[in-house]
Amino acid sequence: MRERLVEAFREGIVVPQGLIAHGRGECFDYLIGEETIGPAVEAIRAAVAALLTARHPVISVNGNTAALAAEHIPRLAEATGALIEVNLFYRTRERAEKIAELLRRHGARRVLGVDDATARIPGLEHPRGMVSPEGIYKADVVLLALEDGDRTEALRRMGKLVIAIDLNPLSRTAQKADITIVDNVVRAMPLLVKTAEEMRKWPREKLLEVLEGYDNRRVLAEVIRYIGERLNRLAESLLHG
Ligand code: PTJ
Repeated sequence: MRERLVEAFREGIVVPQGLIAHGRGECFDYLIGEETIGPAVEAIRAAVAALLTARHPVISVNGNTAALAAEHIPRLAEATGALIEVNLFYRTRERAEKIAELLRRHGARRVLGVDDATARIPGLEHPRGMVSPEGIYKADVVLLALEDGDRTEALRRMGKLVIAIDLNPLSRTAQKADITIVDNVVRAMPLLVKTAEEMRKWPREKLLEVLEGYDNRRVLAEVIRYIGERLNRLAESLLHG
C-alpha cells in the first residue's frame, strides 16, 4: 500500500497531505487488526442497499482512493448503476485529469469532475466545493472515501445520503456520514463490488428493509467497543502469556 501511494505521489495522483492521511489510517487499521470486522460488513450491506435503491448514485474519487482502489471503482459503478466523479480536496485540473485517465484505464466509460466541475457545494470555498452539476451536485446518494469533515457535512446539509469509507471511527466524516464503513479502502472496495453483484438481484423491498434496519450510531459504537475489547485482550495476553 505504501509503495502504491509513493508511486502515485510521484505520478502526481496523490498529494503530500495524502501520505500523512494514509499514516493516520494505518494506525487505525492496526487497532482493528487489519481485517474487515463485523460492523464494517453490516455497513457495506447497507451501503450497497443505498446505492442500488438510489435515483442518482455517485462514487466520489480522490487521489488516495484512486491510488489504492482504482481497479475496483468501474466495477462498482457498473454493478450499482452509479456515476463516477473525480472530486478533490486539493483540486488542480491536471491531477483531476490524471485520476480520470487512471480510472478509464481500469474500464470506466464516463468520468465526471474534470472539465465539468462548474457547480458549487454551498458553504465550501472555491475550489474545494466545485462539483459536476450532472454528478455530485445532483446526486441523492454519494459514496466517498478518506474525506474531509467539512465536505462531508456540506453534502449532508444538501440533503444527500453520504456513505463514507474511513478507518477512523472518531473522525468527523465517520461521525457525520449516514453509513460509515470503518475499513481500509483496499478491502472495502472489492467487498462492495462482490456484495453489489449479489444484492443487485434482490427485490427493491428487501433492499429497503436492509436500509431501514441500519443504525450508524450503533455500528460506530460497535467498532469502538471492538477496538477497546481487542486492546484489552492484547493487554491481558501480555500480562498472563
Ligand atoms: O486527493 P485529495 O486532494 O482529495 O486529498 C485527499 C486527502 C486524503 C489528503 C484529504 O481528503 C484529507 O486530508 O483527508 P483527511 O481529512 O486526512 O481524512 C482522511 C481520513 O481517511 C482519515 O480519517 C484517515 O484515518 C482515513 N484513512 C486513511 N487511509 C485510509 C483511510 N480510510 C480508509 N482506507 C485507507 N487506506
